[in-house]
Amino acid sequence: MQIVVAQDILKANDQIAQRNLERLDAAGVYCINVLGSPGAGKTTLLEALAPHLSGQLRFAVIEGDPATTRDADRIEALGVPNVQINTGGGCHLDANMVVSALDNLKLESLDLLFIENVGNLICPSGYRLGERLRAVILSVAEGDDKVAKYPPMFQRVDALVVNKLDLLPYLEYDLGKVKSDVKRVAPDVHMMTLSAKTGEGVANLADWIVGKRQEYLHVRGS
Ligand SMILES: Nc1nc2c(ncn2[C@@H]2O[C@H](COP(=O)(O)OP(=O)(O)OP(=O)(O)O)[C@@H](O)[C@H]2O)c(=O)[nH]1
Ligand SMILES: [Mg+2]
Repeated sequence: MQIVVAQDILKANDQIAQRNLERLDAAGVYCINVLGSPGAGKTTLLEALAPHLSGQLRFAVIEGDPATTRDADRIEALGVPNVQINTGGGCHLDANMVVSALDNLKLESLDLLFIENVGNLICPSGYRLGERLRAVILSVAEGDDKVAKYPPMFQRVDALVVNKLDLLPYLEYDLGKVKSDVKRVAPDVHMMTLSAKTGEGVANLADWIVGKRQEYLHVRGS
């Protein structure tokens, strides 16, 4: 019985997510759902990407957190349009929360929208929000066993960004093991490594995002 209820909730969420996606498509906005553990570096990465993207694409950020406006304040400081969603302690965003956030953005003046999800490697992965692309940020500080231990997250994303490469010399972290886990658990995921702190690899990610948006426009025929 409980499983049936859970399925109904997910089905209802998917329907709202589909409407969000159609709304974003109508405005030509490519949406990326940014997932990952608390502290993986999601906001830091958005801050690092901003200067690389700002000359090329008009973008905004929806920030999802259980409490506080701290991440939205960091995005605001960059002069980037943003909306904070507080989940009231909830461990993930859902499509309905995103509806009201979209109401607060001028979608026609955007090319790209990032949604930073609540930090969590399990709960957010089952909830679509209206995104075209899902990226999970995994920092080397979390240990090299996370892909093997939390497979659903990695199987439900398009991209895996391994962050905090600058910390590698101080940790026992086997990047080769992570790559082989990805190959086994989620072979279709596009994997990138970078340091949001030093900026190493961030330009490559920005170029990749710009390319993905171009593909999206091409497929839509605009
Ligand atoms: N050394 C190092 N620290 C980093 C890097 N990226 C982020 N950090 C640090 O990691 C901490 C958490 O970064 P955030 O960007 O706030 O992490 P987050 O994933 O947005 O966290 P939540 O929103 O709480 O889920 C901060 O102290 C950052 O300065 C990195 O590439 N290298
Ligand atoms: Mg954050």
